Amino acid sequence: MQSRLRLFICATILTTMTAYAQVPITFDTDMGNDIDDGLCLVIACRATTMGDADLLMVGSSNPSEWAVPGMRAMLDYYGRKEVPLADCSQNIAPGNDKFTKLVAKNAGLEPDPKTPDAVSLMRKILSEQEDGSVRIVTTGFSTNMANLLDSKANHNGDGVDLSGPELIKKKVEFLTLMAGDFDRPEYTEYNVAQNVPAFKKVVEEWPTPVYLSGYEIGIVVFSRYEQIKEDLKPENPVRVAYEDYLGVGKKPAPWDRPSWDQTAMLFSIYPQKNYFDLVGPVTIKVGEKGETIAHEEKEMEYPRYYLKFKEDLPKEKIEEILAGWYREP
Ligand SMILES: [Ca+2]
Repeated sequence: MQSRLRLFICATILTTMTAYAQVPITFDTDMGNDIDDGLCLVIACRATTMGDADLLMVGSSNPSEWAVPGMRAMLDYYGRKEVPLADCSQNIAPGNDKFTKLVAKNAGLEPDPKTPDAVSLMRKILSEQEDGSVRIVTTGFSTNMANLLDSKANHNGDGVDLSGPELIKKKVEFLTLMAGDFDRPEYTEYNVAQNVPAFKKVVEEWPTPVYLSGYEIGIVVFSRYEQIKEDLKPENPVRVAYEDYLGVGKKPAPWDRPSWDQTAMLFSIYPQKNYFDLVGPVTIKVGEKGETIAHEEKEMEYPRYYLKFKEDLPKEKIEEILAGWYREP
């Protein structure tokens, strides 16, 4: 075979494989409350640039009007101007805007009153995808997911003739939540605490498999400022946000931060890499205060699992893997 032809065939096979492997992802975050959401967005953007993921949209569960413009600045920096953003229609939970307002202002961005709400945009985007293909990663509060479950067919005249549960069942492969604490079930984890009824509804009613990355995972996996400083350019809005959030130069070091949200994203894009063990299927009983009590089951129609470190991939290894994702090309 002529080498040029062989090269063409190889390139075609590679392109086809890449296209096949590109995982459609929607990301829902409380950006502006903690910096781990920012580093999580970096992973989603970079996996999209590499052709492993296709970031379809980002929704905010943070009621701050600066969440969306802050995320716009980050997405634009990473070359993802095409990714649409949506905000939360419910003013529930804390609406911090420390670093989101800063990076939005730095990029000359302001809140846009025409921003769609997350449920409307999710319904539109899900309806356009192949059946059973979309992975949803949620690293904030469960507000938008609960409202999606509650949405009726033709929600606000959107022309999508499926209810929220029907649409999810048809289009979603699985949902991943950074939420709960499976080492200390009596503890109310932050994302759960901000909207307990929404979390309870999602865990009980979501009609696909659900994976949870609990507090106990991210708390021991650190993102290190020394590494961020080395790998992200000073003008990178995620680095600017990181330095602002951790008070770099204003508060004493160390300026490291746990990586709750990144573990959820890493698992969701690359479940086949087996970075974590899974416990389950489990039912999760959500207490009145937001306790998350898991019971192992033999069989479930829509199983729930929570992540656990593998013996041969301890927290230090996961930290190294995440650090590799932050490095700017
Ligand atoms: Ca978060």
